[in-house]
Amino acid sequence: MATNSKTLLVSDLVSSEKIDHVPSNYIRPISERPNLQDVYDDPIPLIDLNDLCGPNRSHVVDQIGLACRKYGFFQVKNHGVPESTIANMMQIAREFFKLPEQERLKTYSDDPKQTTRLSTSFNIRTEKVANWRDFLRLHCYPIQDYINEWPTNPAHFRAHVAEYSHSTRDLALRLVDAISESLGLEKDYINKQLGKHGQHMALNYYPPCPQPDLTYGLPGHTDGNLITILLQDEVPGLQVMRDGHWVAVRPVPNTFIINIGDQMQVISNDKYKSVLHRAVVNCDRERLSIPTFYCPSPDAIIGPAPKLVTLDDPAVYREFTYGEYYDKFWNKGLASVSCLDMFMATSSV
Ligand SMILES: O=C(O)CCC(=O)C(=O)O
Repeated sequence: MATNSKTLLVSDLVSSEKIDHVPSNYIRPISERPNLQDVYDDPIPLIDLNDLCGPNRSHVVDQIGLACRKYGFFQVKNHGVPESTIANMMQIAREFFKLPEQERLKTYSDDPKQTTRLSTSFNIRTEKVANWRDFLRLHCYPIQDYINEWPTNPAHFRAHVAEYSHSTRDLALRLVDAISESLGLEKDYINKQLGKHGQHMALNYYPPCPQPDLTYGLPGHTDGNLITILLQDEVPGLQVMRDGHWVAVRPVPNTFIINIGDQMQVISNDKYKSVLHRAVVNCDRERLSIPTFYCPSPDAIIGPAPKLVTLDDPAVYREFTYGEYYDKFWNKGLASVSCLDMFMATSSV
């Protein structure tokens, strides 16, 4: 990547210099800019998970199925993750990004294979234009394999993040069961396809940006995992593609945004869509978002569920291991073209 900054992280670029313009390595070509005036405001479905364990379960499962089919995105309330767990997670993330540069850089790496790393943009090894984002990426499951790599500063970082990842894993499992049922599969079908399971998390920090119309926090992309559980602070920035338009997703306190990832699109044989989304930045306020990426383990074999493959609906994708997919996902970069194109049943790639 062309870089002309003295700092590794965009947050340190912003805090070390009084910048009033975006450095050239962050500027998108005109045709790729966010066009912030042309964004719709249309809420995504909000689903109450309270009834998921009661007599109305099938109604909630239907709502989830409809949202996955139509939008690929929905919000959930009464999700079972305690408010205090969410507040502690947000607070510790905020504190982490306020640590002195030297302290934060202890975990810095531009190698996507590192399981704990602070980095910037998306993949600076492969991309030509940088994104206005720093992120701390953590692997979280099985937790005992990774927790000893996590930062110990701020104090309580490991305790708060561990509690949050336990709670979001529990939510992910309930959602995966419901999504499996909504496809007409056994409740535990998808769960069983994931091998030992995996869970990653990103703490995304987007500093204020002097020219938000020239760059992105993250450009349009789909998620390579199974489902994502996104926590965002009160600053808007997430936008989702719907019917060819970008739609802003306004933050709603104590809800999570759930989206279908590429692996779910494959297992559902294209019944459910992994939808393009992006993060835009603004001039005035920093923004934090914390996606939990629930995923198969690297050796899990992923392919369309046989029950969803018929003569009329042949398999859209070939079988592959999640590890193979994951490598391609990071190397390809965040282009609007999905990595799934490389895994089509009839692909010669
Ligand atoms: O910041 C957001 O709202 C979106 C984050 C995201 O899409 C990602 O980390 O992949």
